[in-house]
Amino acid sequence: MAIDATQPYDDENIFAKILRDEIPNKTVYEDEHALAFHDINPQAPHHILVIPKGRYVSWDDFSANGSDGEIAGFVRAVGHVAREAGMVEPGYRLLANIGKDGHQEVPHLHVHIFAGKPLGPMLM
Ligand code: DGP
Repeated sequence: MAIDATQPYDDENIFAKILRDEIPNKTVYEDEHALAFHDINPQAPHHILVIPKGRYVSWDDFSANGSDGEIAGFVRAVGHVAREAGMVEPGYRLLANIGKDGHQEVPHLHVHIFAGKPLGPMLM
């Protein structure tokens, strides 16, 4: 079910539990700002999620309330993950779903990285 992106942060959301190591995940990268792991339900041959370590519901919350250091660290982590996975050539796609119409299901900001095949003009 899609969430309201303006809701308060819920510490019991699934990605908060992953950050606390209460739920297993297939981690591909971790630093002080971000954790990257394989999506449980991949929509492309390579489907990685990157999440900030801070308590941010959505891209809207993060872009408004994240510190410059958190935002820079997170953006760099996303790029690093894609480069390290060899995705820059032939290419990849980033996606962040926000709120109900964006069909965001997990109320902790996550950026999807899709790669591994030609993705077409849109991934809907
Ligand atoms: P979104 O619709 O943007 O909120 O995407 C949520 C994504 O999170 C979806 O592609 C499936 C993934 N997901 C949900 N629960 C888990 C989980 O427990 N582990 C992992 N690795 N991914 C999950």
